[in-house]
Amino acid sequence: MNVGSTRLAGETNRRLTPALPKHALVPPAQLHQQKQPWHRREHGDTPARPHQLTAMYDPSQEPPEVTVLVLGDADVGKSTFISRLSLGIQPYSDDSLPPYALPVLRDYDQPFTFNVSLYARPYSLAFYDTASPTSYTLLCPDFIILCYDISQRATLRSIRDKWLPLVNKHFNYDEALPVMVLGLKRDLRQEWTDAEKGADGKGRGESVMPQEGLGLASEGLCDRYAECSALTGELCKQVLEDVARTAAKTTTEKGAKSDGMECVVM
Ligand SMILES: Nc1nc2c(ncn2[C@@H]2O[C@H](COP(=O)(O)OP(=O)(O)OP(=O)(O)O)[C@@H](O)[C@H]2O)c(=O)[nH]1
Ligand SMILES: [Mg+2]
Repeated sequence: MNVGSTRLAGETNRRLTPALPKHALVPPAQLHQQKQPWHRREHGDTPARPHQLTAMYDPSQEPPEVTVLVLGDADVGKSTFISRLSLGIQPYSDDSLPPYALPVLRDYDQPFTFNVSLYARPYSLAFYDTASPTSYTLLCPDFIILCYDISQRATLRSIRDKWLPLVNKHFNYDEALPVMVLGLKRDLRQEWTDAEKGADGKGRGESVMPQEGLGLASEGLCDRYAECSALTGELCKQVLEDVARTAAKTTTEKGAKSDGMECVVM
C-alpha cells in the first residue's frame, strides 16, 4: 500500500526524525530473542514505547514494527479480515474485487506480519488474532481493532459490554493507544423490516446500521470507526489504508489518538 505524498496531520519535519525502529539498537542475530519480550509483558509492567525514542531515520535499519491486536467475538470474521488484508496490502491496480481465494492463515503462525509503504517509509504491521494466543492481555499492542459482525447485533453489544471494558482494564498503560471499531460482513446487512421497526417505528432489526456502530464507537471514546466486507472486498482497500495510516501514526511523537472520531463508511 502506498499512498504517495499524503501527509499526516501535524506531521511536519517529524518525518526527518522518526521514531526509532524497535530493532534499531539490536544486532540482527538478536532480533528474534529481543522481539518476544517487547510484545509480551507481565501484568503491572509499563514498557517503554518505541515512539518515545527518537533517532535519525536510517534506511538500512529494519522498518518500524507496529503491533495490531484484533479483538471481537467468535465468528465475527476477524481471521477472514486479516486474511483479506494480506492481499490488500498490495492493492490491485484496477481496484478489481474478488472472487479470488483468500489465503488460509494458521493461528500458530502469528503474528501475521505485512510490510507496507506509507508516507514514503516502510512499516511492518504485525497482526495478532484473538483466538491465539489466548494470553492476549499480556501483549503490548500499538493499535487495537475491535471487530463485530454487522449482521449480528449481539456482537456489537459485546464490544460495549466485554471488549471495551477489557481494553480499558488491560491496556490502560498508554493513553495514546488508538482503538478502532470495525464492522465486518457488511455484505450481510439487511434493511430493517416493518415488523422489526414495529408500530411505533422505534424497533430495530438484527442488522446494525452504520450510525449505531459509529455511535457506540463514539460513546466508547474510540478513535476510528470503519466497516467492510472481507468476502466481497467492499471498502476493504479504504479500511486497510486507514489501518495502515493509523498504525504509521503510532510511530510518531504525536501518536495516533485522534481529536475526534474518524470514520470509513460510505
Ligand atoms: N458473508 C460474509 N461472511 C464472512 C465474511 N468474513 C467472514 N465470513 C465468514 O464468517 C465465518 C467466520 O469467519 P472467521 O474469519 O473464521 O471468524 P473469526 O472471528 O476469526 O472466528 P474465531 O476465530 O472463531 O473467533 C466464516 O464462515 C467466514 O467465511 C464477510 O465479510 N462476509
Ligand atoms: Mg479466527
